[in-house]
Amino acid sequence: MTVNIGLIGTGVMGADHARTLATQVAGVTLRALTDADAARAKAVAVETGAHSVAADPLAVINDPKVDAVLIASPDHTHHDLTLACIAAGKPVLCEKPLAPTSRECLDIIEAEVALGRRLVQVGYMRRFDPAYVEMKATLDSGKLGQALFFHCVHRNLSAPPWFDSKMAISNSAVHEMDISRWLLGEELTSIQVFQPATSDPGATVSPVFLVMRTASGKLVNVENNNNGGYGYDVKGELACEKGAVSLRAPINSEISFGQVQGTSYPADWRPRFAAAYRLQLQAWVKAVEAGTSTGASAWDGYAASAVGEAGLAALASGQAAAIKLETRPKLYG
Ligand code: ISE
Repeated sequence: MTVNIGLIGTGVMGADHARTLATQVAGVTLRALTDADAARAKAVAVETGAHSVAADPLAVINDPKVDAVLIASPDHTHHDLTLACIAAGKPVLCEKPLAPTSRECLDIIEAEVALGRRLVQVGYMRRFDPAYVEMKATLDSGKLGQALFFHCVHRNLSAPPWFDSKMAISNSAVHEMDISRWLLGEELTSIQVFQPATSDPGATVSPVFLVMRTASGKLVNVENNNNGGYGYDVKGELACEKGAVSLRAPINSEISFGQVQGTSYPADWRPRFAAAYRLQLQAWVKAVEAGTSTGASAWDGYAASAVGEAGLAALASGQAAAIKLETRPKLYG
């Protein structure tokens, strides 16, 4: 059996997903893809052997040959396209964030609840990253005792031209909002956002420092800098009452050159999270085949976006903002 995938969006992430599906995921056929830039879609189709290039996203979603849809188009398109997938009764893996606002995420939850089954998975791929998976297993084993602090660093080499300080929260730090909920197994209830003094106070993208509290009182802090200047770098240390556990980025080689010994940083997130993206896609395809669901749900997508929204309010006010979630529907356990 093969799962026929329709892909919407062939930019950096969409093209990466297409390559991973074509070369590293079993039981899958890239049936159709589309992009606002038709030439870009055609080039990715040729490279990955996708069967056809569709004129627009709805043609992909409603193509009877497409079993499941992968959405990797810009954030503001996620809401309408995910709803269209639910209306067509097709499983969908939507890139993060599920939608930029919590209201839009709630529309998606309402549609899924009305349908009575989960079709939506959100691309919070860190849940499949071997380093985070090991960190969670260590915490859950109980040997380190109760978790106290989760310290996170998230630096990108340089922000794309269309990025701004709000996206540092709603598009970038949402990863830590999702992964800390997943790791600690509880909701985040408040957030405060600080910004350090920099040499360029008028910059469109400034670094942010988030301090979040969980329902039981654990603390999560995140340094997020989209113009980190040296490479893609994600760090995390979970400090518990009897010990601590840190993430290690995959390292395959070490260079000795010019009297220096060291490893290099990737230019973006794809190499750091290559295994996570592959494992996420494989798990999604298996779930589609089995008619089940896996990974981050629409509820998780909603919760992360709601934390992001509270983060934007906290950034604007300079005060801590409370995070209030709606009642979790039974569908999400
Ligand atoms: C990007 O959209 C991602 O998802 C990356 O993982 C993250 O590091 C980056 O900051 C985001 O803009």
